[in-house]
Amino acid sequence: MTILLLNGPNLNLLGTRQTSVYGATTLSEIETLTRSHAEAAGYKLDALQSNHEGVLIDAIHSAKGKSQGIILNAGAYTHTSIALMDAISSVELPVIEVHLSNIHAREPFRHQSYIARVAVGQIAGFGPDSYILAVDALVAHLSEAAS
Ligand code: CA2
Repeated sequence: MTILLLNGPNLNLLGTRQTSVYGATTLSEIETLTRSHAEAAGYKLDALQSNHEGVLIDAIHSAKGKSQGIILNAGAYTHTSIALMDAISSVELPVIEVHLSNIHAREPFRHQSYIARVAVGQIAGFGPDSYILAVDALVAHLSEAAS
């Protein structure tokens, strides 16, 4: 039983720049924390970050048959990418949308999410804890779906 954790553009820079907006925790630390939490719930975690839309789309396609669900921070592609939205629809896997910042309290262009239209739900504004909450949300969703 595996969860795929996908992070999109610029999130590889976490903890190195703009720490007042996105915090001091690195992506590698977030992946480690998220993996520990997933493993405590009985799931393996595969993690991938890419700055390229097509790589993220390929990873979503490849998750079919390998992962039970996806935790996705699509970064700025959240607000622009119909292609990522269509990829999620095509694989019919549950996706929890995650953001470090509260996108609804920021600039108007961040309020729109194409991912939200096809996600089970969205968690935003809790910094690295958003990812921990996303594991809990996905695990609860998967166990409800199995019962
Ligand atoms: O709050 C989030 O998690 C976002 O997905 C982060 C994206 C932003 O475009 C979304 O609106 C909300 C940006 C990620 C950029 O990450 C950086 C990290 C360190 C330094 C520079 C950028």
